[in-house]
Amino acid sequence: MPTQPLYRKLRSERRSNSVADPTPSTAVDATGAEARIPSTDLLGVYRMMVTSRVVDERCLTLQRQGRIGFYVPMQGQEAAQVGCTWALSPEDWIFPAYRELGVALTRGVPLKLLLDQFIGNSGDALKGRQMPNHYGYRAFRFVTASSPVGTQIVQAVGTAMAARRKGEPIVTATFFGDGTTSSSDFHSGLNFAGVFRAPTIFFCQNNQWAISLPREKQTRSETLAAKSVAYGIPGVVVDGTDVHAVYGAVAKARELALAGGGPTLIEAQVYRLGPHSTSDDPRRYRSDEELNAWKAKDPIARLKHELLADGQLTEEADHEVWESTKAEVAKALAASEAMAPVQPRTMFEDVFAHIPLALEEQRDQFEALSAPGATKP
Ligand SMILES: Cc1ncc(C[n+]2csc(CCOP(=O)(O)OP(=O)(O)O)c2C)c(N)n1
Ligand SMILES: [Mg+2]
Repeated sequence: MPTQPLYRKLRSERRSNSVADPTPSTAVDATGAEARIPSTDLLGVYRMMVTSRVVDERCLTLQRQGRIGFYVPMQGQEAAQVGCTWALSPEDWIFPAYRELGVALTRGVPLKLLLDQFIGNSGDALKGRQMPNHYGYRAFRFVTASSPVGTQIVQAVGTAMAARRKGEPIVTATFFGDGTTSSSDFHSGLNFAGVFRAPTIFFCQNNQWAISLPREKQTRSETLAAKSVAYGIPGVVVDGTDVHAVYGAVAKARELALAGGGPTLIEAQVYRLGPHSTSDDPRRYRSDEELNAWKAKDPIARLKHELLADGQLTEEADHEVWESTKAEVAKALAASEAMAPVQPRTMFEDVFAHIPLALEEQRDQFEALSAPGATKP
């Protein structure tokens, strides 16, 4: 029987992906910081980090005020998220967990669109069908947030393999936390990516806690990046409060992936300054001393000092950055809160190309019952 073309293609691809190929050396504990953010971009990076902080604080308050239902804060992780996304191309697909507000903003997702999702109004691109804070936007190549930890990792690897097969010059970047490195999807994803040289950047934000479980109880592994050794891929640890180090490591990983060198695991060491989510009270499991020690390493303050030192920023200009950002956020929020709720009739849309008869009847009944002056049965 003649060999099928698809089988032949898969077979030759397997050969080119062979594990016997020389694998790039594992570089655990390297800084990876070859490339620096261009100096002309730095103010933009700073503004994006400030925007992430202001939006984050606002969303926490909105939840406490009952104006949104749920929120997952990312304070302390701004340099990691903005620095990483800054090094990606807009064509690269992003597979986030649930804490990636700074990634979404840097990718260019409009703030109002995000707020529309948190509120679940008629501007919500997901029509209120996702949990608050679980947003995704195909146009921005930002896949919907994954709550079951690790699911995004295998999706990112599959998409990277497909892109490579199609000859698309892109990478996928997936975001996850320290705790997620203990999940089975982490193992499946990294193993597969290593074997098939998938152009994926595994971006682990080690924020020291998996809800109430501290990093030292998570794994015996000395670092999380050290886990890369088992998969034969490079692993690097970077200071996630240093936006340059993060940018450099991601730029290098991207270059390697595009050159056919396969994936990289990056561990960005950061700290979650806020609660795990709006349903969590971290005072029950961690100390003020620990929190304050990390507050002293605030990534935004760190970049601010650099910009002040090289004359790109003054205290007055910094004040203006914060104030104008707060005004922008207030404006977007007012516009979002002024929108009508999602229309309940949209629940009958989008699932079937041709709506089945039974559902059509239910929709008609629903419309009749919701018409002004309709009497309830
Ligand atoms: C498969 C699965 N198991 C358990 C949970 C419950 N859970 C939600 S977040 C979380 C901790 C994840 O920690 P980490 O990976 O460090 O990410 P972080 O929340 O710190 O950003 C857990 C265990 C879940 N969402 N999915
Ligand atoms: Mg964590």
